[in-house]
Amino acid sequence: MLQALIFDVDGTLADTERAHLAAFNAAFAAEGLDWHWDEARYTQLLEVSGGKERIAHYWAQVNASRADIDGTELRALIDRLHEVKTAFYEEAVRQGAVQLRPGVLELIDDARRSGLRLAIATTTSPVNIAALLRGAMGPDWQLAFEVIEDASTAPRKKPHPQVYQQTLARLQLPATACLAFEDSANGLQAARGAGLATIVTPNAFTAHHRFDGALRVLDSLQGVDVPTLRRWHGEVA
Ligand code: XBP
Ligand code: MG
Repeated sequence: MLQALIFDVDGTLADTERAHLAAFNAAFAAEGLDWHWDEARYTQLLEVSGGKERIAHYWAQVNASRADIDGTELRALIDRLHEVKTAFYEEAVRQGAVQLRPGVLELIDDARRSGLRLAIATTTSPVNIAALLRGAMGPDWQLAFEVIEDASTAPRKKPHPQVYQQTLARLQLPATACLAFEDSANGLQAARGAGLATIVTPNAFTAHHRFDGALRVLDSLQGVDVPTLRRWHGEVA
C-alpha cells in the first residue's frame, strides 16, 4: 500500500535552475573570476549533481593544467564560491524569483489530507530548501515533511542512491510503500537505485534526458491527485 511520497526539490517542486545559474554567475563575478555559464553550458553541467561538485567539474575542464593552486586551495576556493552562490540564490528566492511548479502545492495538500507521509530527498543545500518552501507554503512548511535529506546529510550526490536510501531508513518504510518524484536522469537513477517507483516531470533543462524505468513521465503534476497515484502505484506494488 502507498504510504509516502518523496520529492526531489530542484526542477521537481520548482523550476529553480535558472535562479541557480544566475547565482553561480553572480558569485563568479563577485569573486573576480571571468567565468560565465550560459544556459547551454549549464544544461551540460547539470549532469553533475551538487553545486560544489559542478564548480569542481568546471574547474577541471578549464584549469586542469594549472599547477599554481594545490588541492587545499582549490577546495577553499570552491567552498567560498559556493557559499557566495548560496547567498545570492537564497536572496533571489526570498525575493520571489522561483515559484512551485503547477500542481505541486495541490498534490502536497491532497497527500496530507489523505494521510500520506511526505519527505524530501535532494542534493541541494538546506537554506535553499527553506527559502523556497517558506515562501511557497509559509513559516510552518517543515510540518509537512516528516523527513528531509539534503546536501548536509547525504554527501554522495545523485545518481548515487544514498539520499533516497537514507530517506527510506528514516521513514522506516520499504521502497515498495513509496513513490519518488524527480525531474532528471540523475535523480531517476538515484531513486531507482534505492528501489523506488518514480514519477518524472522534466523541465527545460532536463527534457532531453532519458527516463527509462520511470513509472510515468508527465509535463507537470497538475491534476495528479492521491487516487491517481494509488492507481499508478498499484501497477508496480
Ligand atoms: C540539484 C542540484 C543542485 C542545484 C544547486 O539536483 O544538483 O546542485 O543545482 O544547488 P537534484 P547547490 O534536483 O537532483 O537534487 O548549489 O546547493 O548544490
Ligand atoms: Mg532535480
